[in-house]
Amino acid sequence: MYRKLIALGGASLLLSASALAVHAEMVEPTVPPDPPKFTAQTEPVFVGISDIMEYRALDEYHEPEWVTEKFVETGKLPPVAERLPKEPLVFKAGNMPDGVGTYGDVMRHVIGGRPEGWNYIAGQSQGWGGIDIGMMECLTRVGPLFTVKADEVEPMPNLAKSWEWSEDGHQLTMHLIEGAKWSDGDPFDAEDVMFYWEDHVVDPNVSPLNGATVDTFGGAGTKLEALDDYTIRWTFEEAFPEQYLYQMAYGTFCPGPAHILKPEHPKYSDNTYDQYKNAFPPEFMNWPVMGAWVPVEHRSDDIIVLRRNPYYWKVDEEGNQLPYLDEVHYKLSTWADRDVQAVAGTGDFSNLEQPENYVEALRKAANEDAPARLAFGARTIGYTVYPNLSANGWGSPDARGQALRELNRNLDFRKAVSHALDRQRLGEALVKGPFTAIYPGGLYSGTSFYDKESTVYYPYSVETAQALLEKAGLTDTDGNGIVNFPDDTEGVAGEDVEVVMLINGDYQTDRSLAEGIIAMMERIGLRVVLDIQNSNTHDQLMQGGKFDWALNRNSEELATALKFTERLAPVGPRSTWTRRAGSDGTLDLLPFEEEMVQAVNAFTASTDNAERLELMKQYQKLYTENLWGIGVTQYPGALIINKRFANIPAGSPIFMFNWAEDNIIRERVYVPEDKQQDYELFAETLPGEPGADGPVN
Ligand code: BQZ
Repeated sequence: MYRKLIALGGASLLLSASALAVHAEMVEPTVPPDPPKFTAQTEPVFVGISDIMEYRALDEYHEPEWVTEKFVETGKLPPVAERLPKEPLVFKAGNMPDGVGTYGDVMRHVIGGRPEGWNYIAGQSQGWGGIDIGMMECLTRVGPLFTVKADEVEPMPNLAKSWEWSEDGHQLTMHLIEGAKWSDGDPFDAEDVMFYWEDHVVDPNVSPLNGATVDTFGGAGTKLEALDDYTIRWTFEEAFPEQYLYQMAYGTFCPGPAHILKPEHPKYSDNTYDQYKNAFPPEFMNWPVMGAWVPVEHRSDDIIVLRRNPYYWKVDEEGNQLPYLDEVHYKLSTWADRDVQAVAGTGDFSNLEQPENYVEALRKAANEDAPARLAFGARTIGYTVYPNLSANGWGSPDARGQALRELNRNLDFRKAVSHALDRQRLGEALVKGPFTAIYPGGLYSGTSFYDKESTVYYPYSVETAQALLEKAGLTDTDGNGIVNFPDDTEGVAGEDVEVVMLINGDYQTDRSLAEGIIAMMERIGLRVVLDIQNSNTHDQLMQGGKFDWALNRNSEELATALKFTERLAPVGPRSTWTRRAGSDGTLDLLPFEEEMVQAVNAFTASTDNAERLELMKQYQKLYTENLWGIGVTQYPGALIINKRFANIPAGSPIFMFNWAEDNIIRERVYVPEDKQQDYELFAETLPGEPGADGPVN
């Protein structure tokens, strides 16, 4: 979907004013104003990781009765004990808000994305909204870390159940869970891990979904090898880079089923990389997973239905094989509809993340008999305008694009854009009240590594912005209200300065903010044109450098600094999504970017908390003073969950180390028997053979 929107108005009048601006009072940068007070509604219960889970063999194991009767006793399935690993992952009852659960019922998700196919590790999306999070399991896990005591925060074991560093800290040996199986019964082992690493992360022709590259794990110098079926060993250039354990969690180290994918990979077949990526379309049912649920039905533009994984390798302390929920639905709709259906009770879950829907959702949820409860978390949702700073060919820009990137590299130009943003008004245009906060960019206020004194904010001032545009050599030479490229600009001399801003059209919030930004930029004489794309195309264009500016809802690194740390600065040619190497494979970094890279690399290599705090102060100052990204707004989201669900952890943010679909540990969420509803579409069935139609009973 590609549409251009051009907004033109009375800027010409304003321009003569700009002549005056140079002489007007230039507004100086300050520290950001304190965000409006907004208390998260529920606080997490802080615990240690060992209070949440362990790996242990139990004396006995259980499963839903209908599985025993219809599948085990009929010989279609081996007994549960044989389907589980030697030492399953055991969730401790003490950490379950409502204790050991009961089997049955469905969680009905609504999502705005659409499945491209099942080949996640080759870059296909399943539609977001928790579908991939529920199907993919990764070496480590970080979503539930919001509930872990600050001094014990470190990635949780998952498919990698334990690890140890070599004396010099350059090698990390990890022990995979032994005897776990894919949902079709095929063994999970080091072959799956090495296939992901060698033929996806290291292979430059493949870009897994969520964009893992070797830069995610320290660059080309990082090595990974299998010592045996259940032992892998990393070798890093840095000593003790514990940071990378966070990148071994969701979305960047989640192996796919090698026994299904390898035969289709170009290295082992005649397929092209495109044929490999598209080898398993959404119609391919019973796709093998390590996650709790397996896709068994897909009705295009309607719904994806998943059934419990009979080989799932996690249990509760009484030996009940998880998950408790037998079925999960993903209705294919819009993100806005997800909120509507959750508060109405026709859907069961939503990350309320679009402020336009807050007032209505709050009003509905306030009713005594409202079907869902709604709880706000901390301000971890934020939007930033990323100017494309690459002038050496990334995204192969045309003459206008190249001229724009040269401008983007001019600090006065970036300052002008920042001063022209009335962030207060942009936030209030989304929702009135104490939700949105002025966000200059960089790490979010309210996060553990944030330091206000190290944060530089360029306050709203049209005059200052116009004066800075002039200082950057831009004036309106043809009097049409839009400034023009200087006469010596190759290919576009004298033309209006037109900026193409890439946005994700699947979210009303992105559109609303973009409209506001267009008007505010026009006010100072910049014409902004929107490139509106759906989620998947948006992400691909951004990672391909096909933008002048990208308005982006930020990912986890700015909320935690710990997750996706490599995205904080271009530490490698492909480590970030908004700043990648040019056509010659090099990064044409500006001096302040070099310093940002040094700060982030030192942060990754340091295990000293005081030193890491200091390094993030340096990072924040460099980022916000030089406007590596131009922050727009920051606000809290709210988790909406149907009241019939139990074991929902208190204080779960919709977004921090991961999205709530991971944070709440869905595999141990259950519905008490007396509250269970009859929403199952394929009751008492299990996934069939990979590629076969539908579930079996
Ligand atoms: C949450 C999330 C779970 C991706 C996606 C989507 C993609 C981005 C981002 C969010 C959706 C929901 O976000 O908005 O609430 O359910 O899926 O994965 O925006 O386009 O690429 O990073 O997570």
